[in-house]
Amino acid sequence: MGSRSDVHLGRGLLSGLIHIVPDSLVTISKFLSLILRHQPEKIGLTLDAEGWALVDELIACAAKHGTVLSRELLFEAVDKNSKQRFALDPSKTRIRANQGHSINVDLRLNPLEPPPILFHGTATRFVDSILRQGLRPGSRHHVHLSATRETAIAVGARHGVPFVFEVDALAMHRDGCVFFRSENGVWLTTRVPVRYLNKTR
Ligand code: HQG
Repeated sequence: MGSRSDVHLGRGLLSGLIHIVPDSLVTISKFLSLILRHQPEKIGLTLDAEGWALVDELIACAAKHGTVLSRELLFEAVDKNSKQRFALDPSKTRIRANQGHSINVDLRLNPLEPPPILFHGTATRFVDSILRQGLRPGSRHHVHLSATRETAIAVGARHGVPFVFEVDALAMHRDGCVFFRSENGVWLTTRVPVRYLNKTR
């Protein structure tokens, strides 16, 4: 097995042609996001109803499809992930993504009272559509909301020039809308109708 520094960053993931040890925790995070949120079948992996995969199975399936991950590297990628995107169970035998799924999993999050105001970061080019339709989850299960404006700006900047909506979470909650908070602090709700949105910039 090569060391982490002598392989090419990001190449070979899922290629199935050569075995590559990902040399960056970011590369591993992207790989895990793809497999644990969207396409486990890409490496022949099965998740349970709550989104968990067996660590040993993940490592074996990844290796079969060209991505060599040791347990140590995997655990380091989970531990050091900037957004704490992944969780291990206490026995460290299972792993899952904390949020962001497009595949059908039930994370068994408990409904929670949100703070009065939450934020949604998007890009300026989506603003008109959002003002017509409200916030929709798109390919994901939920609309993702941030606890702070700063986080929302960073989320929006992934899509282009950032734009932040304030969400009247207090009123939504009062009106019966259900909120969850993922393990890593992202607020989730099914949709946000236009009447709860305020343009902030
Ligand atoms: C937009 C990252 C037009 C929405 C982040 C967003 C987050 C609409 C885009 C997590 C719309 C969907 C999720 C409407 C919503 N018309 N556009 N009616 N309603 N949109 O990536 O919230 O790094 O699926 O504003 O930190 O950007 O992956 O959602 O711009 O927590 O861990 O449609 O992804 O986390 O984009 O990001 P996304 P998001 P990770």
